[in-house]
Amino acid sequence: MLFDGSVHQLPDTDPGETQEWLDSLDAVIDVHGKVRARYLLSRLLERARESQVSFPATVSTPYVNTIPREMEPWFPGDEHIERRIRAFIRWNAAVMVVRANMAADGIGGHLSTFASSASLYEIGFNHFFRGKDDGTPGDHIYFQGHAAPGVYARAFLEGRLTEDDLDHFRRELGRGGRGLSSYPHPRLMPEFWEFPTVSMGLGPITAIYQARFNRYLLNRQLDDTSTSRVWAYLGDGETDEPETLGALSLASREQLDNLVFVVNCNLQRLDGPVRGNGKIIQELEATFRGAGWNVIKVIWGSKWDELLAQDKDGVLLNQMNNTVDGEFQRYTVEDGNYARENFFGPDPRLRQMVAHLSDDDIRTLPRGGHDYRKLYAAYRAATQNLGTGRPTAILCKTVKGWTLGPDIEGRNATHQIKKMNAAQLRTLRDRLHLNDEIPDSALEADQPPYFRPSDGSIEYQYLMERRRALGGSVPKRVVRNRRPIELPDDAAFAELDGGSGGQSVSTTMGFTRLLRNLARDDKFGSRVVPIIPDEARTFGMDSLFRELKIYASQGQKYEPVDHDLLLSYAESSGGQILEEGITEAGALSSFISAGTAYATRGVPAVPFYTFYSMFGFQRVGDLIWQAADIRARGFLMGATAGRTTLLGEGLQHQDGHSLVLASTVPACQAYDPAFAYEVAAIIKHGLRRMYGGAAGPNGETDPDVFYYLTLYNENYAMPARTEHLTDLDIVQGLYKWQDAPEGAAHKATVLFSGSAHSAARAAVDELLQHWNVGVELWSATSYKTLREDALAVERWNRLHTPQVERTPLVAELLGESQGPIVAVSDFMKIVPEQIARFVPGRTFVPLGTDGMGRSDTREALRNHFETDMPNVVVAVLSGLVKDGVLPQSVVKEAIEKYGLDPNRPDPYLI
Ligand SMILES: Cc1ncc(C[n+]2csc(CCOP(=O)(O)OP(=O)(O)O)c2C)c(N)n1
Ligand SMILES: [Mg+2]
Repeated sequence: MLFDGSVHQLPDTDPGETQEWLDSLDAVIDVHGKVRARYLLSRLLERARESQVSFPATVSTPYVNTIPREMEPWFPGDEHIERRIRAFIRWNAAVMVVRANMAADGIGGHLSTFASSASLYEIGFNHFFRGKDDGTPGDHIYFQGHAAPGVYARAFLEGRLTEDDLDHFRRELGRGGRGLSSYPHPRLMPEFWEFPTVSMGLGPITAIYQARFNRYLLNRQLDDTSTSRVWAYLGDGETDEPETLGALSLASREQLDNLVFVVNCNLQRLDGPVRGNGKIIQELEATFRGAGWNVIKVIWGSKWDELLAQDKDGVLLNQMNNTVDGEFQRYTVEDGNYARENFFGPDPRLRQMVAHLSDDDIRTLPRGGHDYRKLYAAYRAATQNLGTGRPTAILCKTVKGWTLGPDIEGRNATHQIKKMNAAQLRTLRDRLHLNDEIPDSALEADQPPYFRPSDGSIEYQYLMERRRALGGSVPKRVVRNRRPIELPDDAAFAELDGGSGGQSVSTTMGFTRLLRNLARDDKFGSRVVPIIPDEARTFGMDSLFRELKIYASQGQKYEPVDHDLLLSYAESSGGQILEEGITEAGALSSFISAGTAYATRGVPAVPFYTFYSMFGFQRVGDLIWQAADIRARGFLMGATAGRTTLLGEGLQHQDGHSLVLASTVPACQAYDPAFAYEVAAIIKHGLRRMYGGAAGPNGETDPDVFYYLTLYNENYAMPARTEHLTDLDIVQGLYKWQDAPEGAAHKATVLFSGSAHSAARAAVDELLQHWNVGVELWSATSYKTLREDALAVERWNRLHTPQVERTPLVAELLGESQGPIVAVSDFMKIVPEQIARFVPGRTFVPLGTDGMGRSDTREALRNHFETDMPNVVVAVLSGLVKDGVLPQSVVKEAIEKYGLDPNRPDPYLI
């Protein structure tokens, strides 16, 4: 049934009755006004819903708390003690930022985010967040990045951090690198933080996919995740990010009632109001409800209940509904009389309602997000929501900078304020009633003091007891191998070592074969998590649908159109493949959840996320950076790689630069394999590094890495792996693939990567036959790895001034080769150039696909980007000319022979 006129297309079976209802409504509007009419309609809708009369969801409700006072549960805590604990935490959180900026001016930090959200967290800490001390993984909590000082301040109270720790907030390099990170970063504090959040939007989207991945683990019987809840704290400004709201419908579709968003609606972002002219809470309510979420608004504190109870005419409600956020912000910075005049004043009934309140009473009428009873009610409702299938969003109205005093509270500049003078600190101290704990004399010292109640104090006992009852302190990151992984049998990889026996196949096909082998492995198989964003057919991976099945929490309620085909679209609640649809951000979030299951759940899983390589690093690069921060392990498979190999798609699809971007991520192991056996060796070694204790090719011991492999869709005969070739040869980044033919007059060296091997190999024959040049061929699987080794060696030599200098691996390997070096790949020249500096004394000519792509045949594209056989030949000859081995005329001769146009425009510029 639809609104907006379409109701007139439905038959009216009793026009007389209809008219009576309409007349009644008109009468109510005339006599009691619109507010009353709205109220009656809301009640009717409510009754209709109760009576199972289906009706389109109404997406917004009045600007009041969702849970009315009479429905609030008993608050089981000790309000007084909890208020004291909060005051201590608030104080320490502010002082740590202030002290940090005294010690190092400009070091930053945030006062006002946590000041607005202290109660939102403390209700969680004291009553809801489950820890892991009982051996379970507990809840998964995404703390708002800028609220980190408050989380540290609580850890200090619990005795997990010392004063010295707090004094190293944002001083991460001091004390041997054991400072407190500016924001939640598992890379920097691997025993503390679990989930990075500070890049706005990434916390919320990864939280949604974490909640979904928990269900995946449960449905696949890999782990009992039923007792873990995902809590995501985010800012109202943060909801501007497409990532924050972009996956809301997934959460309701997947019935993630294990998920709670707590949105800190302080009505402000960095520069000013989030929606000065509107109401962010109402806007978010509509968005979340429209997406099928359970929304709980916590707008007004308890003191407002009395006023609302008197609001028989609906005038207060009307004022609440009609006041924009910019005006609400104003009320927080002005005195109570301003609100008396402007909020209550214009309507005599409203003015009368607050006549008994002083200006100060009015000014401090609290917002709901600072009222722990209201918050407790909301959190409890959210946790009791389990079983309804609906994720919950708790929208809490707060004041940015709450308690920090009139210079900071609600000011537009509040986000950036990092310093407080003595007077401001005194105001804060008074406001928090900490006069006994922080006497005036303590405030006269050079630095404001921290305060930690003694172990015997009632507050300490209380807060520790609460955490003990809930399973221990949070946040805490532990890697507990609850269900260890067993690495696959070598046989799974061996198939690719034999080559394709002359058959033309692509590395993508080789990988798909390998993925199937891995998934079939008796012990390891169930831990494989194939992730695809609606592109399996493009990659020829649809063959896996039937065998591994697509994960669908509700199974398959229909018979697919292709049910009688071998490759039918098979969905199942026990399915293994995460077919994410067209969302690279969502798929990367799944990659992160699966790739961190070893820590989050103690149940290692190995994601293989296969995507259009163009839509990887450049589309969701920040999430890839996040994967590095969170210490995700797994494989990113950049399919349809190359700027000329993916013929026909053009500028927006042909990727010649993801390897450049991959080089910017330290934890990323980037490879550009040419052959199926190389793919197998890299993945085999990667698994050993991540889960088998093996060192990296340069001796690195960090297992928290992920791999990026390019995959191509060009078919060619896959050569067999030669016997003497070790896995290390392949993963170290470069190995000799073929000796130079005997008997040629001149020598040269060609390095190839990925699909460029064909041009390189053709050039070898051509150079021998027509130019008397014997070329040796090397397969360069990873310039990034070679460069990282070379930089480390260069640094070591610089800092140690050794008698015998170490030699970078690439220099050592190529030291055996002869003549100029030409490096060709289907990526930008800067990719092979990463090693140019480390082969001194050698002419180095990179060939690559710099410039914007376009659609044509592979031959035409390789000719366009000057990476085809003739261009490799010319590059080798020009290198020999440069080395003084051949006369200049040779190059001209070759250009003529191959019909190249030396005056054509540079492909980079067109
Ligand atoms: C992707 C990204 N863009 C910009 C920023 C810079 N930034 C940090 S906090 C902030 C404002 C946050 O406002 P809100 O989400 O409302 O949080 P509040 O502090 O008000 O709770 C901005 C823009 C960021 N951290 N991440
Ligand atoms: Mg905000």
